[in-house]
Amino acid sequence: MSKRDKQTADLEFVAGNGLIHRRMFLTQGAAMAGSLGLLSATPSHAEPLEIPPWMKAPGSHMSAYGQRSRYEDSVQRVVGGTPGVVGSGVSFTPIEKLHGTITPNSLHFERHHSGVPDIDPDGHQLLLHGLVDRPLVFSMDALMRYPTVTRIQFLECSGNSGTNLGPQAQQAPAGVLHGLMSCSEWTGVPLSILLEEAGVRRGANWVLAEGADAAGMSRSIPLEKMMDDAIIALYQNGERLRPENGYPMRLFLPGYEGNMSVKWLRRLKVNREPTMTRDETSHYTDVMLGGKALILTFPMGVKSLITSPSTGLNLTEPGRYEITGIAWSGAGKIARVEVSADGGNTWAEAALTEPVLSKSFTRFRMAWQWDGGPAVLMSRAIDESGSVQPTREALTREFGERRNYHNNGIQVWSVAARTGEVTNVYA
Ligand SMILES: Nc1nc2c(c(=O)[nH]1)N[C@H]1C(S)=C(S)[C@@H](COP(=O)(O)O)O[C@H]1N2
Ligand SMILES: [Mo]
Repeated sequence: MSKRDKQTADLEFVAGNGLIHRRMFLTQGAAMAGSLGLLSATPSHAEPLEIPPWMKAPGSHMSAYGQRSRYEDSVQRVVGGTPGVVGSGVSFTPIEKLHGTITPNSLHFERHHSGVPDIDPDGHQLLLHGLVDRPLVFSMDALMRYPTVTRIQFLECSGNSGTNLGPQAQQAPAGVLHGLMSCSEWTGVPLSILLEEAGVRRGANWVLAEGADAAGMSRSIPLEKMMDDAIIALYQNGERLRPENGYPMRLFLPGYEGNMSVKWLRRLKVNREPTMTRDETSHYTDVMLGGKALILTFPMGVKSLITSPSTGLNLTEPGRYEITGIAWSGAGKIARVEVSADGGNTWAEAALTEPVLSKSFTRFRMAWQWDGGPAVLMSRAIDESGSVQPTREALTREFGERRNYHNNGIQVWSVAARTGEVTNVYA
């Protein structure tokens, strides 16, 4: 038996078509991954390396604001517009080119209904009024003096993965199919503090939030959510929000559909009822079977996605690979992620990268022996509330074909025999 065959014989296969037990990542970790042949360094005879040009003279000077390496310039958001609507469109986070769980600010997805306003923080104010004892106006300086909380949480547009609701599976990078989502460390002032200061009156149940963009985008938020974990976000991954993500302040509602996290926040009005704004009636509602519409659907469902392999990240040769991706849920923590390499006939539990946080991205990993044959890769997330990520077919049966939002269906990647080409398929 060759060394390689011996190693294959030692692998602990746990599900069909080559999935290997996650113990490989959990116990001896990297050392074991090495011995299993997941690593692919070139054998060396220990000859000295050549001196490269960049070691022969000092490098460039310090810089006041950092840039990534020019060799990474191809990692970009993919920008798309809405034809005929000035300032409206999206840009997608290239999730298949990122790792870990934090989205760099420059690559955070964007969704604007009327462009990015250029707001001078000294000219910006936030009004809190409606069913309160004391209406309040906050200048930027005033708001900055309140206590803050910091949490790592995802933001996902409810239109994310909408392409996969269409009749035919489209071929596009994972980021274009599913990149209307990102995860950041958000720091901001809890809404509960401001609402308590204003004194919410009896009978109040909802809060209208309005943005300072030309769209004046506005949504109604249950008072309960505002008193629970809603914040006015001021910082994103340690620095002040980017203009495209709501500078100088945005509402941030952990786990809720992205649209409700109103950017460039200027007004909060405490109400008895939801306002039924344009953005919550004509948009962000789903036409169901039988023609009724589902509206005011807030938490994002439990979801996961294999980011590698995925469209464009083809396999090169038979051998061992790491299948990796992200899982998240608007209901809390991810409890488990399962992976299948045989189109859902058999499943194995993936390793989760710590820390596993509530309403945040969780990275999962699975070791896989690809034998060069056809494979159908899927991931399925289960959250701490016990919710299981559904298949696309189950969602279609439940909600019909006319939905535009809230697609948390399982993504299926087909790996072609021999060529290793990865395509998006509906199983
Ligand atoms: N004022 C305002 N807030 C807004 C929007 C907008 O166009 N205007 N877009 C919403 C939508 S649909 C989403 S998904 C998120 C996107 O946030 P991001 O651009 O920071 O990723 O912001 C929401 N808040
Ligand atoms: Mo959105």
